[in-house]
Amino acid sequence: MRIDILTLFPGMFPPVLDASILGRAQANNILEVHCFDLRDWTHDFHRTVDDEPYGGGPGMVMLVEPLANAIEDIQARDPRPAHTIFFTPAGTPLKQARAHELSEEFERLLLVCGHYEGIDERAYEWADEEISIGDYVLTGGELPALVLIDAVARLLPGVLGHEESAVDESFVEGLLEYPQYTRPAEFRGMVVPDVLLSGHHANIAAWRKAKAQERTRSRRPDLLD
Ligand code: 4F9
Repeated sequence: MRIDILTLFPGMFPPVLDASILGRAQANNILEVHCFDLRDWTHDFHRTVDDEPYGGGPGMVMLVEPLANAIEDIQARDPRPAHTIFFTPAGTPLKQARAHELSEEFERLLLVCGHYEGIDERAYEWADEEISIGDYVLTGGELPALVLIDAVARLLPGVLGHEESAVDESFVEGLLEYPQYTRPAEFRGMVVPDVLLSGHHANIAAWRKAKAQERTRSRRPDLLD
């Protein structure tokens, strides 16, 4: 998958994307990331990307012209059409199911990271989809873009090893993960549940399922609806 990122802060991406599993995915040519600086599509001395809102009010609004020109130029850099995603608190909340769909349906994504108080509404004409990663306000769309890349890229075939990919199964069932333990069997008086030390695989599976259900019911009842 090719992912293009349009941002005012291209330096935020490589430190995260070059580490760990996503770094390995890029080295293995499963994931290809290109970052673009929106200021490269400005023409004035100050490389202006925002202006005051029509109608007044606090904050600045991102200009439609550099956004539209940048998106069209970036689109043309590869013959594959990019599915263009804008990040905004007003977008559709991101869910695991959508991450799966994005990883399967598109060979190329273009992620547009807004800043300031918002984006000129006319720029959304260039969006195929608007996504929120949660009900809180951030300083910009960069962290949401990184969250989406992580959630989508780990689902691409070959990105996770067999050991790592098993971790996905529990969430796919729509429940929270059951509690996990590793050595030592006792730490400062806190013990690992006996059943996990029993070697009885059917009992262990039943215990984990019950714990996952119990935890989901108490912490995230919305997931059971
Ligand atoms: C985007 C917050 C997506 C949550 C973008 C300020 C944002 C956001 N999900 N906040 N700019």
